[in-house]
Amino acid sequence: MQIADNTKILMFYEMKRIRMVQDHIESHYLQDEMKTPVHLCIGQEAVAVGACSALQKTDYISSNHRSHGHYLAKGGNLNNLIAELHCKMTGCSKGYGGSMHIVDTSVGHMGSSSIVGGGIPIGTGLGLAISMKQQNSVSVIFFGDGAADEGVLYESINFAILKKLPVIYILENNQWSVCSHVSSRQAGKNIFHHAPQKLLMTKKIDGNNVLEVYETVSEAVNFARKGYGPSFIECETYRILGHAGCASQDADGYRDLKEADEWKKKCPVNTFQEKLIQGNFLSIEDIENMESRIQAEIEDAFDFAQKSPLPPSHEMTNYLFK
Ligand SMILES: Cc1ncc(C[n+]2csc(CCOP(=O)(O)OP(=O)(O)O)c2C)c(N)n1
Repeated sequence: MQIADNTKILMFYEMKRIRMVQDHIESHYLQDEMKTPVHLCIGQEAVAVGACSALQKTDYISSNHRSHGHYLAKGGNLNNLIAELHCKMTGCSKGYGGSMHIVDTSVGHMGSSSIVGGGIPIGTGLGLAISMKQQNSVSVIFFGDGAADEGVLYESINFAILKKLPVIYILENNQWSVCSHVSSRQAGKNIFHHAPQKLLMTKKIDGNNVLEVYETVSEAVNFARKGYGPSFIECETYRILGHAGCASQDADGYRDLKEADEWKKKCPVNTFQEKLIQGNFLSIEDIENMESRIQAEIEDAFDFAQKSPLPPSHEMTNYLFK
């Protein structure tokens, strides 16, 4: 697949932006102004950006507790994301959701769920709605290897195959579910073998290679738009930091830190940056300019969040299903 130079540069910019936003959250987290647990996606940027770059605004995504990257890659507003982490009224979930319950239907981000596996039936239901309304959209679901342990995945995939739904199941295999390694939970090395391969399009790919993610998801999107049904893509990647919070709160002792060091060498942002410099797509100066632009945007977003009001208590039940 031929990928235009400006698409590559744009994808790099998005990845860099997500990384810098995560780094900023990480380094400010202990100030306790962000009143929410955070699950950072440092090391997993290529999955979010590669997949969302293959989508239109009218396509849907649903996601999980580790959702900052998915939200930004789908076109979510940075000010609204950071305000949500501060539980302010200007947040994308009006300050009621926090980091794990991000939603912005205006860009097709249909919500993230803190229930592991919770987004899977929601995204499958979105596929059913698309199909019943005869729309041309697709529904992409991001979930982790821990969620792949949940029975709801197999029920959902079965239903999507049966109804030929335009759903793309994107498994971010970052190797760990809190402190359980995938090998202690899964029989065999390939979770993707659990998907019935004769019945749906399945791929296992390098989730740290944004171009590979983009190409594979583009293929799955074409497949779905033609009415051929769902697909299942396992992206191998790694969660560089701990499960939740910031680096100094990481519980150690459950994983060999050499493992994280090895994956840091395969950092999706740095490896892509090197490729773009070597291919003369970008210069060091271009990258520095990008970084200062992003840094200014991040500082504005934190300022916006800090100055925003908290939700008033009389509105506490406004957004509940009654
Ligand atoms: C149904 C359910 N079981 C357990 C939990 C506690 N929990 C929160 S995140 C998590 C790990 C999820 O792992 P994975 O799906 O691989 O995503 P990752 O955190 O690795 O991105 C668990 C077990 C939960 N929130 N919901």
